Amino acid sequence: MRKEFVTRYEGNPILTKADVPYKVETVHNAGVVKHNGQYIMLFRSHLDTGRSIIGKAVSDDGFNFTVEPEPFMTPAKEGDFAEYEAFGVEDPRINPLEGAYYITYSAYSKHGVRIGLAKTTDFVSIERIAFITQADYRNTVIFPEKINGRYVKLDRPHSDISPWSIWCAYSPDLIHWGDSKVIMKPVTYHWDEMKIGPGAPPIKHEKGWLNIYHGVFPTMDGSVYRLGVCLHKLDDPSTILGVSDRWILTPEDPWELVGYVHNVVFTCAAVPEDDGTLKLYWGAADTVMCTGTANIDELVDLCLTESRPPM
Ligand code: BMA
Repeated sequence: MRKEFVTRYEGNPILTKADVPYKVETVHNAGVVKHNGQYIMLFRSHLDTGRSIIGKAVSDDGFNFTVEPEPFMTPAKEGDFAEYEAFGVEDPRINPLEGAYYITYSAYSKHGVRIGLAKTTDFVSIERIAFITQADYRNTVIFPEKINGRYVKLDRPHSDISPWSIWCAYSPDLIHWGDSKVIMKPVTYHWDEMKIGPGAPPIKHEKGWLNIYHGVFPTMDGSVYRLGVCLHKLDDPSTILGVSDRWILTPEDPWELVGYVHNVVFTCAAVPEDDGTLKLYWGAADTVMCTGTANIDELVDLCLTESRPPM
């Protein structure tokens, strides 16, 4: 049996609050893409109010990032966006689509948590488009192309009788979503038995869409956040071809085991490279950012050969 699927970068953590030129308490749960030959990272930071904002960092190699002097996205100050972002913006995913980047982020307010959609083409200006869920949703990712003429997203609504599961939904215009259905649930006495949620935007592979997701296991010492993989059918992403029985990343390094929230590895980003590897980015203990590399074929095969049922 193979031991590790993700090779941690020896320079982890790659970004901490000491690298940020304005005052923040954490640097974690970042979206990352390659844009014009550079890696752009949008990371979440807690402020000392306990609420979150999003900063931007840039890198030539995907490992060494420089943070820009000002935050990239802070809660809106007027209109509907202000009403629903008052408690902060969190966990951005950067979804490349049709030559633009669509940022899906968690917006917190007294009304709960819902998903905001914003668009940028240059990572300088950003346009808020719409809220694309009601409350009690987090972790939305959008597939990088239309499938059968429609946009497709994965997200994670929560309700008491169907806790923290992954759902799939469709849209003609990225704003109005429907035809939703649940496609994957936590499995009892499995490492992800309490919660699951989409992580990085899906990566296209000849055998299917690779989805790197997070799973949570409750213990007497609090919850443990780990990462796993599943594979969605190319022409019908609501069909799951396989979910790996094994996790691919578990908290292990000191900064993953101890921090603002102990025992957390949480991803919003994986960047595919031309050599068949990907760079996986994860927030560690909700405090710092880390990265590592993995082989895409190996992750895809893991979904198909060592599977657990999706529900
Ligand atoms: C989840 C989210 C994540 C966070 C994780 C661990 O519910 O709040 O942003 O990384 O918990 O605290």
